[in-house]
Amino acid sequence: MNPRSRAAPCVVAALQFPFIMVHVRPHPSSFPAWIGLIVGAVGGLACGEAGSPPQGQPDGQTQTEPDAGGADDGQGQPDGAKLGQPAGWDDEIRLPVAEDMNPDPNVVEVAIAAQPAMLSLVPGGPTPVWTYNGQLPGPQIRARVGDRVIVHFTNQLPVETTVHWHGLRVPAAMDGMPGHSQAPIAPGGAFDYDFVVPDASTFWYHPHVDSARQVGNGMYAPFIVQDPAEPQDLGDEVVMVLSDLAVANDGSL
Ligand SMILES: [Cu+2]
Repeated sequence: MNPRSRAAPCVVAALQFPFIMVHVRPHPSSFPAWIGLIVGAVGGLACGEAGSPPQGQPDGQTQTEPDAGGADDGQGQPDGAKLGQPAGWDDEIRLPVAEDMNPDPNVVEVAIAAQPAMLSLVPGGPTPVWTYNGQLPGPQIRARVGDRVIVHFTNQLPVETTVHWHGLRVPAAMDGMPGHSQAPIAPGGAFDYDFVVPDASTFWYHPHVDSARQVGNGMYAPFIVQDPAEPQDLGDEVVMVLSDLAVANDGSL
């Protein structure tokens, strides 16, 4: 009954695609020269509410771990001196990175939980969403070409789910296709995804059970694989997840 409003910049399109994930490097010297990598994908929503971490997320926790994924995302460079971007330039927009729990530099080991959350997206009230780790978008997973990625996944949703690694060349058993490559993960269940990432690009991950509903409820996140051979002086980068979410004035979807 509530009039629908655009909850900029966080919006959902549960059943409305498209969904775009953008991974760009701002060129330090000429503004329009954003060297970008745009990956079009299907389905989803995004949140770009700079400086407003999801409710329940300690401020700063999700905004200050650019290198926690075990891969140098370019932000670990002395870019302030070399590239002209002042330190902290992306503090307000940097998406959280899943914490790499494995000290091996060639292994990225993270814990991802699918879980309901109430996030503050509009002034009128909280929005019930489904998330990865309580975040919207979910945490970035970052790796380098050739890394082994281990994801300890747990399902805290009231429904079955899986994780599909969109665009990544992974073994069939790791591809998250319920009924084909794996059994759906029941509520309260867990599954360890374990694969090597052979290609550099900007990918994303999302459920593959009742995808329109689950993605549309908030379950999507970037997965960045960098090529160590890539030139290191391309500039800083920012990962943006863009989508469209219709939130009512009272926060309901
Ligand atoms: Cu997909």
